[in-house]
Amino acid sequence: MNEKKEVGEKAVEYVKDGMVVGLGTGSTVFYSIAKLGQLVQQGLSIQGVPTSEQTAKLAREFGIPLVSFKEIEGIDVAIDGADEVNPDLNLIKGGGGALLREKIIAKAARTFIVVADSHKYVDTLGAFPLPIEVVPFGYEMTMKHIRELGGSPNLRQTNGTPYLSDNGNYVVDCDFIEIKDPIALERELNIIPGVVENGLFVDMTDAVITLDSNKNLITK
Ligand code: ABF
Repeated sequence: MNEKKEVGEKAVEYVKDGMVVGLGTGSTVFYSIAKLGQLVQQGLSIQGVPTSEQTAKLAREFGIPLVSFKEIEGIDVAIDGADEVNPDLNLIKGGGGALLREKIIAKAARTFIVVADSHKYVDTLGAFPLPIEVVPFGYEMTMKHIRELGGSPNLRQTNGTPYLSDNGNYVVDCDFIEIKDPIALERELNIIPGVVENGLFVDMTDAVITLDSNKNLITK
């Protein structure tokens, strides 16, 4: 059984004809996008807003029409994955590097649906290093300030070259071990000059589609 496919496809039930849909990034929401593509071929009329260049390309391949923020008033429903989900449905996101656009789109959405296989559940956030998008200028100082908040930041790199987000920024993966107060940490990180956004998504999730211990699809 492919858990990601099950939860990804289930989320599409939230999408109705005529909606503007935020399209997340990652291997779970891939199945939502593929399913939406099928439904579009069968006559469903939607407009997609992608959270990354990678998702924009995928959506085009599946024949989903895309729109920009200029052309819309808001987003009806956004579907996206997560790296960790806690019992309050707060999230760590950004393992795929798309956290800034993901957060802009989640915030713009009237309904934000998370698709998460059963491995994403944790009691306390933080075992997954928190992705933080930072501007390249002075990033060494920005990392120093992040360290002062108790984290161990590592600059994300590919073959010795800093990873660049779709926005031209760096991403720092920061080990906090246990994030006991995600609300406070989200705020404290974002007031550091040089931090563009962090991957804590607090009080944003309307529902999580996942599987229980018997591998039945459930919505939390
Ligand atoms: C995106 O995809 C990210 O925020 C997150 O890093 C990832 C989720 O993982 P998966 O590929 O397992 O769906 O939503």
